[in-house]
Amino acid sequence: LDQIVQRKKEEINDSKSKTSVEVLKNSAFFERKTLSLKKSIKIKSGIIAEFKRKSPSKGIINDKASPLEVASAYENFGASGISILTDKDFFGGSFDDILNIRKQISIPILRKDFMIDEYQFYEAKSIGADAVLLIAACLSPSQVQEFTDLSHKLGLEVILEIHTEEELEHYHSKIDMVGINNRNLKDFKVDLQHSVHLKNQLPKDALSIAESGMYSVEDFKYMKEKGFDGFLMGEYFMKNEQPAKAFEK
Ligand code: IGP
Repeated sequence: LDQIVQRKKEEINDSKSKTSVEVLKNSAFFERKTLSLKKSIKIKSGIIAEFKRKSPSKGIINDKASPLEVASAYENFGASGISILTDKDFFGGSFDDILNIRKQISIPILRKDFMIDEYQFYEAKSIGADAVLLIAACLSPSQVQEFTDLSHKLGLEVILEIHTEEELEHYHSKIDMVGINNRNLKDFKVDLQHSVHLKNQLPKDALSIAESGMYSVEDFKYMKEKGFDGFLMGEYFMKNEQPAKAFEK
């Protein structure tokens, strides 16, 4: 994780030197009215289906699927939202993946990246995202507050991602959704029980999303039974040659 954040800082400095916030503000999607992921989770399946080519823990997952085909299929099968990784070096993602689907898709898009700088929130808005992920493991509680306020100013919703008991301290009442990562980002171990335990310590009215490592319909049902409102799943879909096929089950 430290390595990813280090690389991310360089990447952001590079982007800033090429494109100013003022330029981002003039982009086509900047004035767009965003969609509410929170609402969509409540009224649809709750599943946020992810488009992911590769990851540090799994290597290549699927490098053939087209973002547009996969995203339309996810939408048709009743996904509440689509998560698109925009990190290039570690996850093989890009801004184009979001830009290419935005006009064709009418469910909310989560820009999934390591958000550590204000600049990235303007970027997210300019490419047509509706929500962003704030990973507690790479932010201080005050940064979480500051970035939540900025996101809301831009019309973006936030998911706060936590994995440990200490990270519960990053929670505050303006957070839209809390994602509990079943996978430890430091050693990649998956533990659904651990997430259920953490969820029970959240305020009752917090909208909770179980994230990662759900590899079967049983895993999904189990987390639903335990009271999670949303389910962020990537590999389960992406490792299928036709990712949306996994929805049929
Ligand atoms: C999806 P999976 O195990 O279903 O492919 O996981 C998603 O939860 C995972 O990609 C993820 C992630 C993250 C990736 C969750 N939080 C933070 C990068 C950074």
